[in-house]
Amino acid sequence: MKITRIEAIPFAIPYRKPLVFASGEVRVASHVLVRVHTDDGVVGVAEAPPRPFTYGETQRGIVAVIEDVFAPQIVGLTLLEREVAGDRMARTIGNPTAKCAIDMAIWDALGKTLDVSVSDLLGGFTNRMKVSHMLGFDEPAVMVAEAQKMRDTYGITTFKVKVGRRPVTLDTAVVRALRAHFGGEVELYVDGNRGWSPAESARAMREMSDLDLLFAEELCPADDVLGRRWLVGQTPVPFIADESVPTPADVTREILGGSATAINIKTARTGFTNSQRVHHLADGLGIEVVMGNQIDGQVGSACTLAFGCAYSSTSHYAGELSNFLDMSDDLLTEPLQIRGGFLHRLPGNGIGIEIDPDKLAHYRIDQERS
Ligand code: MUC
Ligand code: MG
Repeated sequence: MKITRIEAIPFAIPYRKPLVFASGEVRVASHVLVRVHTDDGVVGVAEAPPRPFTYGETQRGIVAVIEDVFAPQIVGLTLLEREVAGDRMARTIGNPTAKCAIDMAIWDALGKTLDVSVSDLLGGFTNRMKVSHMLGFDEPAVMVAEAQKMRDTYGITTFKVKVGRRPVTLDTAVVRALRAHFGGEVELYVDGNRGWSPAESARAMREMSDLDLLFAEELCPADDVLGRRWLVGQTPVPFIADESVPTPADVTREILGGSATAINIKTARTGFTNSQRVHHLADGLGIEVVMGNQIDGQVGSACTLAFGCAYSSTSHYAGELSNFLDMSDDLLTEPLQIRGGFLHRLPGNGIGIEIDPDKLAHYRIDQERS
């Protein structure tokens, strides 16, 4: 069970349909595949999707910090010393996505070593999650058509609508068009990625007050705690903290301070270990959680699925498990299949995924292609 090597492999897979939102856009999945090797020949895998506009991490930075800073501190530990690995990585501030890919790859290797699924190791609550799909910026008719396609093809009936453009009516018109088209047959919520001011957010929420929103997420700047508290105080739907809660300590501050009333758990940002802490904290505080997506590929989505299936509260609402549908390809031998609006837990040990060596050879950008 001893960790002998950690690899950080940069790869790039183009998007078929780019995702555009208030704080950035994604056209190519320039991610890092992390592999943790043990002396038993077991290999744990996970994916780090850098979001430079949110956390300041880049693909090259993630490779460098793993190779130069984290791997040397973790090689030699056993798979059971996850808290030691986390403690050592926590000495370095930031770099959430790099740390979390290592954390999840260690859990994957542990599950494979013990012949059990990570989802069972964590909590083993359910075998499936309902899927929510994110709709990036576009014209109302295009976004309605996209939602209809997702519903027809995959049975998805929950949509997170990206908002945060100016004037706010650009976005409220989209949500109105979706509600008019689908009536009560779909669940809708909005995510501003910090694009609006608190006052703009309040105005937009008033304009959408008849549209039966499930949640509102991170509508205004993450560091404007007082503005957000003012907004949350007048928002009748649960207000999800996302970018404002990168750590469990941030969750405590935001919830107790009244500037959020629900939490987005992203395994890309808090791994399995700190996502457990956020989950337990949310349970104790009596607030709801949604399993989010850091625009992960299929490897990252499988991690979200494994964690989401582990607990009651994380599988209660639809999880954001479908961003990979917009990618032109991926790395798994068995692609994830969304059917009837659900993703079922993967049958294998660990996270339950296998990396296709030919696909990795094709998409990795650190080696000459033969
Ligand atoms: C989301 O929920 O905000 C966009 C940026 C990011 O880090 O995650 C996505 C989705
Ligand atoms: Mg968000």
